Amino acid sequence: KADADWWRGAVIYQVYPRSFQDSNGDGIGDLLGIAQRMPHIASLGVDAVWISPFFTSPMRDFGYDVSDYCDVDPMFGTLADFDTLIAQAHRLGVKVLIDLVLSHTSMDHPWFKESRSSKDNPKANWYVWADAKPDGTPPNNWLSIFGGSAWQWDPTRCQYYLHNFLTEQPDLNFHEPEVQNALMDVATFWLDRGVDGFRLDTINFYVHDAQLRDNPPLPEAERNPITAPAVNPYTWQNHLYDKTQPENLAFLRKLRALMNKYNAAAVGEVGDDQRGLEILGEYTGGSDLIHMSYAFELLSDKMPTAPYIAEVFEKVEAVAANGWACWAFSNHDVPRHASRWKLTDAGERCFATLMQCLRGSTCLYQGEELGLPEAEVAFEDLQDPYGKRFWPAFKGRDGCRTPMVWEPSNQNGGFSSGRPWLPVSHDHLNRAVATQEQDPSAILHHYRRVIAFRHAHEALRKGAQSRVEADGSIIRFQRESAGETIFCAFNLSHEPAVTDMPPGKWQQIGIELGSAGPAPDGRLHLGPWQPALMMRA
Ligand code: TEU
Ligand code: CA
Repeated sequence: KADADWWRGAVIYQVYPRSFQDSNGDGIGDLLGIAQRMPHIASLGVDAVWISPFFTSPMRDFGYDVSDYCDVDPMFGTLADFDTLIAQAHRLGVKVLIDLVLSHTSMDHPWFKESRSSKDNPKANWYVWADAKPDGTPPNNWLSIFGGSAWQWDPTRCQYYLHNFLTEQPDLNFHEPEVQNALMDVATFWLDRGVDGFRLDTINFYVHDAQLRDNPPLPEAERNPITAPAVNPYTWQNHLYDKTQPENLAFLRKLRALMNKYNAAAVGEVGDDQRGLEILGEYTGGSDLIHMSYAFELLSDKMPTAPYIAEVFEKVEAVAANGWACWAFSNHDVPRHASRWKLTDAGERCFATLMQCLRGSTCLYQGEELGLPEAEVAFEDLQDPYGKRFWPAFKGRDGCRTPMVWEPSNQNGGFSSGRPWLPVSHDHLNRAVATQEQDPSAILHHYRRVIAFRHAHEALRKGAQSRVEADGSIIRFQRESAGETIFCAFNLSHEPAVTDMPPGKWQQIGIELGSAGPAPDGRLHLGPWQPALMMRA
């Protein structure tokens, strides 16, 4: 019998298709390449793979700008290749989540072409159109995440259209029932094709404020110095009206009801500077809503310290106790965490173990299991439009999107026989999969052990979590299921630290992960970046 709850506590591996494996030598990763490398993914012991967009697209945002939701871009292969990929994944016990970008389409999508052609065509209301103010300026002060006004003038309709990201990514109008129906058809198409669920891009942007009210200005101190030119008092506004509208929930409920028929699950990306965890609670709190919310709290620029993590979970308890988070340290949008947090090898291992002990599901980004640092990408090689726009203050997202390294010696790390779309990082070659496979002390094996550890303990996967406490540099908590109670402590520091054992009788576990045991004084003396893992006896 299929397990409808498989997503709870699952470990998800994110693949960025352009950069995983090229199977035909054009320098761009593709679906057959992913199918070919599926044994590596399965060998990690993960439950599912999330594949970033591979749909038909002009690739202005590398696939997050879709021009046909129900086909594969020729660059990535064909629908038949996708069937091969799914069959291979399922044969190896890996579920497949695809990345649906429903909030916006590409401006090349036939829906948008029709919508912009006149004010009275059948799809006239499928996007968010609004007249200019009397002085010709945009309808309100909303800003695009990728810089500038969120409104673009269209000379054909003589109106502005809304775009929360690039101007080439017009925002769909979720107040139009036909739009919602069309998107439900897209979800059904892929569920019928055998996918196990979705990563839903920017779900808190689906429904906009129908009255198009101005966002309130932010105090200077809270403005983003990169995307916010100092002259504009509304920059990096607190997004009161351009996203997270209550009508979102009705759509998410429809999507959930559909997914239930297939035992499918979804992780929704909620990017919100102010209300991320509240939204996590709102969107994932009920059995009729979305399953998991992709949390940004551990994707922070600064390394999460013990007090910070305690604070995050205190907030989860307060606003999202019934919600279900999906935690990630790295993805295709942020610098790899090994570099972002300046971690040593021991630090990386410690965070990897910590992540798999936390309540929630977890996401690993391709190459994370190799301990890859952020790649340096020269300006001449830059591909990300977001990076090109803000260089050098913000260098864009290419440094985490360079190709996977499979072989140390092969051309381009075994990624491609052609010229890769982004250069393979030389610093990555000595961390190639094949090299680490040969070395029992390599971090790749640590990731496998950590994931196996999570899977061996129901309490870690699905159990309740006690208060998360910081004791100096040590973060500590307990996980509990019907059958077992596990105590976890992690020293997030280069210095040794000491903490007390919790009351009761405990047995040391996780020795293979470097877990410490109690010292003769009955306390836990943790080395730098050392965990202590105990099972209640
Ligand atoms: O990202 C949404 C999101 O929150 C981003 O704005 C993120 O903060 C940004 O990339 C800065 O790091 C999703 C996708 O993950 C991203 O790749 C797309 O570009 C974006 O949506 C638009 O579809
Ligand atoms: Ca290719």
